Amino acid sequence: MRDDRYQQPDYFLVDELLTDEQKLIRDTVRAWVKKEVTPIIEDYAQRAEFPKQLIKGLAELGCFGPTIPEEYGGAGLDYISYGLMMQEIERGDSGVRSTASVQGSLVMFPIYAYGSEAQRKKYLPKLASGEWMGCFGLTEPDHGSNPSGMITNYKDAGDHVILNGAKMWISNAPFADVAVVWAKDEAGDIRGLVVERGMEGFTTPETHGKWSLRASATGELVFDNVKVPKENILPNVKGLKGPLGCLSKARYGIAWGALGAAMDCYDSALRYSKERIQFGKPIGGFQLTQKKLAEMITEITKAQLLVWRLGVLMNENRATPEQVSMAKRNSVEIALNIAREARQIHGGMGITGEYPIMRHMMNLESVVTYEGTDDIHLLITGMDVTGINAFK
Ligand code: TGC
Ligand code: FAD
Repeated sequence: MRDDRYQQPDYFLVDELLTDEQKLIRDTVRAWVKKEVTPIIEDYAQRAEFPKQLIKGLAELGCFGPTIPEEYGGAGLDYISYGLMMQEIERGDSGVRSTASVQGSLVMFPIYAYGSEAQRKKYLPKLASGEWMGCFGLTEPDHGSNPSGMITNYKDAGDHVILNGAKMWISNAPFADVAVVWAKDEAGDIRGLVVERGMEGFTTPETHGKWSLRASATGELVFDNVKVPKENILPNVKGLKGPLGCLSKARYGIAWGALGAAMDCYDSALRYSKERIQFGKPIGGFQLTQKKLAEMITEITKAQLLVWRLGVLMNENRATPEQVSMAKRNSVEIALNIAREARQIHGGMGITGEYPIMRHMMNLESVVTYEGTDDIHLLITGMDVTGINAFK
């Protein structure tokens, strides 16, 4: 079992920008991660298994739907609290944060924002408590970065619709009770449907052999003439802006989450550099090691300030999707670079499960791809500053 001596870096005293409530939420999630995640996560990642026993704790901490109003079972918190929760969970493991992101931002959010009152009442309390788990089906085998080309579709059949198609790379799919699925109607408009486990023709085969996000369960969603009641269609959104609106919430959480992974790598590398002796002195005493550590803490500090400011804008409902894209891309890029440098500082020990570095590094290879790849987010920023759309 790994000894978790994590201490969060805070070079620019960002703590002073947080309210007492936000700090309490962060510290509570951090203590839970130290007690419940750190001791088991390496083993689950090695075995490529999702630690289902964490669901109850995540729900009790309010990590499922942190910004969803309390009347629907959510935690009714502000966006900085939500971000801090994701930072702490991903400090433990990106796969565990994935489960929380999907449940809150990609399943509960669309039901809350686009669903009917009956749908909100039916699904949200059970999803908030973890009694039901959800997944989000947008990506298809032939449509990843370009979801508007999706071929999953449904046809009207009276009081229900008939759904056909397939989604792949879906987090939580193998154990999800409900799936928010994006499909085209007969007019070719993208609509959201809540598909429930047990509906005939709906299967969720697991994806095996991942080198990344091994403690998260990933799978496919296969729809073979699935009869979905019309009351399961989300009534209040049409078009790609539906799923992209959910992605804005989840990408925001990832911007904080990836920073948590970066902080963990830095913290571990700093401690190791002071304890590991070579050539008669700590390796932290060598200029090349200090350069690595100095660059890491500089990037972490810049990213901390960026996500905090983004959180303020989110709370004021002034953040743009393009600002969210910049923060998601930046946090994941710096986290990956920091993980790679931290691995070097740990020498051979860096490839073992005794330290969290290699697991974070491998996890981040998924985080840089899902919810919009690094390239896609660069092009979103490029489009925003030039006014020219590189996708069309
Ligand atoms: P485009 O024409 O630009 O936009 C279509 C409509 O959507 C609106 N919109 C947004 N609305 C809200 N939030 C956003 N972030 C939005 N971005 C765009 C836009 O205004 C427009 O609205 P309207 O009213 O005019 O119809 O669409 P496009 O087809 O050109 O695509 C643009 C592009 C490439 C940026 C988009 O397709 C994209 O972001 N692609 C990346 C795909 C992606 O991120 N997939 C993620 C799948 S889910 C996942 O990975 C979960 S991992 C979970 C985990 O384990 O944590
Ligand atoms: P592609 O779109 O085929 O991209 C391949 C490469 O081409 C990338 O480098 C990309 O940047 C580049 N590229 C594509 N278009 C352009 C362009 N216009 N300009 C320049 N470069 C370009 N999806 C869900 O719907 N739900 C989930 O829960 C979910 N969970 C996931 C979990 C994991 C572990 C992973 C790995 C993925 C998950 N995804 C999920 C899918 C994820 O969102 C997609 O993998 C991602 O959007 C990229 O799609 P793709 O893999 O098809 O790559």
